[in-house]
Amino acid sequence: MKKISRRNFIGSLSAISVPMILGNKSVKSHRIEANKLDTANYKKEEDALIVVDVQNDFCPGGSLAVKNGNEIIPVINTIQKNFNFIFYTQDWHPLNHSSFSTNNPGKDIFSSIDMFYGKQVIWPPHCVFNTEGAKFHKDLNVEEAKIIIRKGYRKEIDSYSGFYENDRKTPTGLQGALSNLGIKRVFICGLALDFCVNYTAVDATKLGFEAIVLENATLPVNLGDSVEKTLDSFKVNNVKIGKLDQFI
Ligand code: VGL
Ligand code: ZN
Repeated sequence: MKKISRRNFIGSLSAISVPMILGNKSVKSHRIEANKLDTANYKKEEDALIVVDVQNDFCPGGSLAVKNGNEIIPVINTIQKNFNFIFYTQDWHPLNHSSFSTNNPGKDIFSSIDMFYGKQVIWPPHCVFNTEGAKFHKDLNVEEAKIIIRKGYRKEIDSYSGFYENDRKTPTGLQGALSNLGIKRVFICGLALDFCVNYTAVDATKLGFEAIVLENATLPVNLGDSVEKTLDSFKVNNVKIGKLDQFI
């Protein structure tokens, strides 16, 4: 039997014009409804919004606060209204995580160490699971979340990207979820531009998704030249950056 998608099925229903007991009038209005569904939801069905790490510890007052980090929250809440598929990532570390300064005595915060997978920045303890710091900021509207991906929960590997941990091969499940839902294009916002947003966007393009970073809905940690490097990496990896209305 010919495989028929839900969209084609609705489309073929709308093409049927059999006189029904209900009379022509109601058949006609049904057809208009079907067409509306057909076009209005089409593009959205292939788009997802990924909201990266909008958690208390990355906002003012948190242990790894991004300057003015909370100011992007109302922007994100508004942007969410344009999407059917909204995904969140949540940094979710055990207290004994290998990237924490407390587990690397003698190492300065923001210095680097060599891990088995390469260089790793030493961070202050942050987003420890089941603590206040790991919770989404109270002003973020998470009611529309379809999937929440937690990352960084293995003590021996950090995870910046929403797709892979920092060994660049341990998956988080995000790719599978997006692909399974037929998503082709991802819009990325949240914290922080130069770490988790950066790695998530670049991995998205490497995995074949079109990736767009929403410039007015993200802010950086700003370590040395991390922002400059991030913008260069967007160019090299074909990550687009701009405002939502340029793309929809
Ligand atoms: C992040 C540093 C450590 C981020 C997470 O969300 O950008 N940065 N863990
Ligand atoms: Zn982290």
